[in-house]
Amino acid sequence: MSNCVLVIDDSPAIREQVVRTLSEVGLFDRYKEAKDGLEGFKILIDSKADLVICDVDMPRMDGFKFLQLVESRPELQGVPIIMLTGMMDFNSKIRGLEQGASDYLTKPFDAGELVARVKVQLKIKSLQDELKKANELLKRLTNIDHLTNLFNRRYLAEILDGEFFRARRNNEYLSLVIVDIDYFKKVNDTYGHQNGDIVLAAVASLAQRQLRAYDSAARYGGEEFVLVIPGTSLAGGVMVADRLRQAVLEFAFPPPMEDLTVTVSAGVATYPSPQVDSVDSLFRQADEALYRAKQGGRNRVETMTPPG
Ligand code: GH3
Ligand code: MG
Ligand code: MG
Repeated sequence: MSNCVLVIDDSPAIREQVVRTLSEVGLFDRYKEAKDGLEGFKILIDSKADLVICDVDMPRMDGFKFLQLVESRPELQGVPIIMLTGMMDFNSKIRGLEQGASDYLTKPFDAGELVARVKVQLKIKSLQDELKKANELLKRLTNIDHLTNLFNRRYLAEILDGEFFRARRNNEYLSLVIVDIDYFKKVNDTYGHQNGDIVLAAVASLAQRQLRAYDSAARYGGEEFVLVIPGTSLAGGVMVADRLRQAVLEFAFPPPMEDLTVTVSAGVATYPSPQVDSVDSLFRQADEALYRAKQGGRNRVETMTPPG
């Protein structure tokens, strides 16, 4: 990946000196220059610099205003900024660090010190990037069921709380579908547990395919899945559930399960409705509907009981 540094200073001589010093050691592939904070900010937004070296005193927009602007943009957080200050200007140094600068360098600067400080900032940045990546991976691993790649039950609870809150605040529908594979025990008994796992992953993937960007699918238990469908009425929820039911029914499994036909039963409930005023009642209504789908012969979709 190419590395870019942005040098902001109203003095062309200083900019030239900084760029030359850094290019001599080959720390960056691209060098951008700006003569004040505003120009620098525009370049930073466009070219995503990996490090900024910024003067304090500049016409039009000084270094502190520049720091404030950068602070206000979430996508620019984490870009190290080294301030250039006058030799005796202690207040600027402290104020810069307090406003988000990573370090400062006193003018006239020593070439070796500039390079050393830049290297330290790049090292910190790369460690922070690694940490961020590791955290994202960890978050993914904590939220995902590894067999089906759907969200796990723990994360489903989080999603549901969030979506329910949003639905109530915005006065919008929230539909919930509970799906259970029919006679799944028999699949395991006939083809073995490993093939059972293949069926689970296939049904999960069919479930995922029915959903739009804001919908979520989770593995709730062994062979039970939950679909969370915001902004969708009961009729809409039934449509999604029935599409999934049909897709599972028609799915051709790989050998040795060529002759296997799998079906699912589903229960659908929707907020708001007289029976549903909480996550618990939404879940209970969907679960009772699923129970009726099983009682009614399986391979079918049932909805929550009509009021009255
Ligand atoms: P019903 O139509 O009433 O839902 O019958 P069923 O056989 O699907 O339901 P039951 O709850 O009796 O059995 C569920 C089976 O799912 C039993 C269990 O061994 C199996 N199971 C649960 N988790 C896994 C898993 O991760 N992999 C496999 N292969 N099987 C699983
Ligand atoms: Mg089952
Ligand atoms: Mg079950």
